[in-house]
Amino acid sequence: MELKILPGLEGPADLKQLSIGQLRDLAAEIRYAICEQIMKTGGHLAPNLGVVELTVALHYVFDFSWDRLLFDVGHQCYPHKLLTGRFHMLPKLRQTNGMAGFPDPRESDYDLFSVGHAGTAISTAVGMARGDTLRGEAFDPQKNADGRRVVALVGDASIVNGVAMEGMNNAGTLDRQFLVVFNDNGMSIAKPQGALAAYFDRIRINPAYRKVKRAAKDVVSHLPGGSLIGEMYHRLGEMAKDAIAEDAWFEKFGLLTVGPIDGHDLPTLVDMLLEVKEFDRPMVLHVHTVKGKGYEFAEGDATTFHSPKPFKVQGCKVELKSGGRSFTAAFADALIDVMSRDEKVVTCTAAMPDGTGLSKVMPAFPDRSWDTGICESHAMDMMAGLAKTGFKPYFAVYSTFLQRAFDQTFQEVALHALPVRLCLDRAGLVGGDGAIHHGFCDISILRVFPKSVLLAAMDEPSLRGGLEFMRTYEAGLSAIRYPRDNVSDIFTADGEACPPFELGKSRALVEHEKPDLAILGYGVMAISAMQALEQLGEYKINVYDARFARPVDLELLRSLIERRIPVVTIEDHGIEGGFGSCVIDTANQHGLDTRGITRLAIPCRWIYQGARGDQLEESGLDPASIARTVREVLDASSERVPLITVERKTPEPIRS
Ligand SMILES: Cc1ncc(C[n+]2csc(CCOP(=O)(O)OP(=O)(O)O)c2C)c(N)n1
Repeated sequence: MELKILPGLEGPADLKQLSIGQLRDLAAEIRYAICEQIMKTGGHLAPNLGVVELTVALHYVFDFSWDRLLFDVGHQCYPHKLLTGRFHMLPKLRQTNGMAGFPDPRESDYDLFSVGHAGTAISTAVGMARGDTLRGEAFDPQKNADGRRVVALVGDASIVNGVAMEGMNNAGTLDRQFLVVFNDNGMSIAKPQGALAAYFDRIRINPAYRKVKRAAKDVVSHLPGGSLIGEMYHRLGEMAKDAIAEDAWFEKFGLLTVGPIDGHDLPTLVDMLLEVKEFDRPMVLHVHTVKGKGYEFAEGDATTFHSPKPFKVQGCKVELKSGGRSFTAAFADALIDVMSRDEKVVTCTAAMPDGTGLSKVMPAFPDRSWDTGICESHAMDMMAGLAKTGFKPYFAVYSTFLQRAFDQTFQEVALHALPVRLCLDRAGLVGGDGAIHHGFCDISILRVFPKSVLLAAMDEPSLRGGLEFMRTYEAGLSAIRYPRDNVSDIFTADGEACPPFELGKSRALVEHEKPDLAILGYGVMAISAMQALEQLGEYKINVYDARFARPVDLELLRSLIERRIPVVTIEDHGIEGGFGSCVIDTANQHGLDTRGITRLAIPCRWIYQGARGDQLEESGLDPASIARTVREVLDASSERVPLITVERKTPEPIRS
């Protein structure tokens, strides 16, 4: 397809010069450009294809250089980026120094928040609406017709997230224009879960709804400039009331609801948005879209094409780039094994059955596994409840989304020493999703809880060993982390057995009696340390798979420090409060000299999108950088004064 409009489009102002026919052509070009790009680099496909017309219409009607547009999750922002002067960045989608896959204010003033977690758009929009009102800049049809309007775009799976509901509850109290565009495509990544999802399904197939949809179209085409909302309510009579009564859920929040309208019908969208734009109270425009619209593979399988890896189309078949055995796949098989051996084990995911591997586990144990929808806080509490009734819950969650359930982890789980098991996928640097999705702080946030036990898996056997250890650990919370990566086979290729996990004990991978230095690798970083060793042949270096960040292997640590052996800790986690900090704190608590400990970790600054390998390099965590640091430590320690063991004395009582 030849792109005729998109490449020359400098911004939304140009869009406003186009006819409706040209807008349709533009929508087709956007779809084509997105498909072509995602085939090469991967990225969010189906969510973006579903909102092409909706985004075109929003930019056509509003002026988001002044008005506010907030995306929920933000994975559906590609058309918005293309319409706001970033077509030239598309070839570097999700790459280092390229275009982020989520809204990013560093790229454009049109992106208000850097987001990637669900549920936030309505609340941040309420805040901006209140701020604009306080500044006297808010739109008001009588007093400030040129004022700023606020629009939040939210999907049907995200709107049931607790934060979104809290936002709506508050939005309903606003005394000003406030528009929630409800993008209802009947899908999350997988099928959306919960009673509200069933309700949305019901109204989508309600005949009254369909009649209203047709009638709304009719009203729009016959009454340009008329009050469409008024018509929806007054002219359509009983039929409208029926449908609106069924669709009245939002109204309970104080949000007037219009629609549902067809989210791919540009004239209807434009007319309806022109109408709701002038409305001066909080409201919802219910828009029905098709996820993956316009690309048959994505329409047919919106889950696989939610965010595919690069792929090729061969005739009528799609070939997704295959990528070896992932930790996620290894986890699914390991959990199936644990669940088949212990009928007390139960599991859940918060809307990520495919991402966490539970889609393989759930059919095998339908009574002991749940998808709760996008609600990590609820899922954590549900796990607490299950633990309280004597079950052994394993919550499979991305490290980054665990952050959404911090307080529940504290109060409902840790405070009661409930043995909830957290299986933290995507722990560490995640690649193309960038800063909004790195699992950089799970150790920091979990280590504060008494009795919490923190583990990491370095390969598939150790993931199995860790899950089995957790099955029997009943004294409190436990968490195992593993990355968005493939499992290494360097310790499995020759059939080497993985010794069972023992609380607070590391595993020696390479051990010399009198080493020059010791590396404590946490999780997959133990494998990277092994790879670094290949460049350090002239030294005797011990490498340990640390296994536990909490409790740290004190016996090993003491032995290394007392023998004055420099220690380098390596982790794919933020340096503040991570594994290395646990090691230093443990040493300090036991009066051991910490000066010989060097920490290698993700630095305390944001690492943006790019390949995971590049991000590890940027953080100094690739094998070459590890080898370099080890050399530097060895050079420095040969010049350093001998390490001393500090005797910790009880302080003298203060005498007055
Ligand atoms: C807190 C949180 N949990 C999980 C996710 C992972 N996730 C990304 S998109 C998505 C589905 C969103 O569905 P919906 O809002 O309906 O938008 P759609 O993709 O259907 O357009 C999920 C679960 C997330 N982004 N944030």
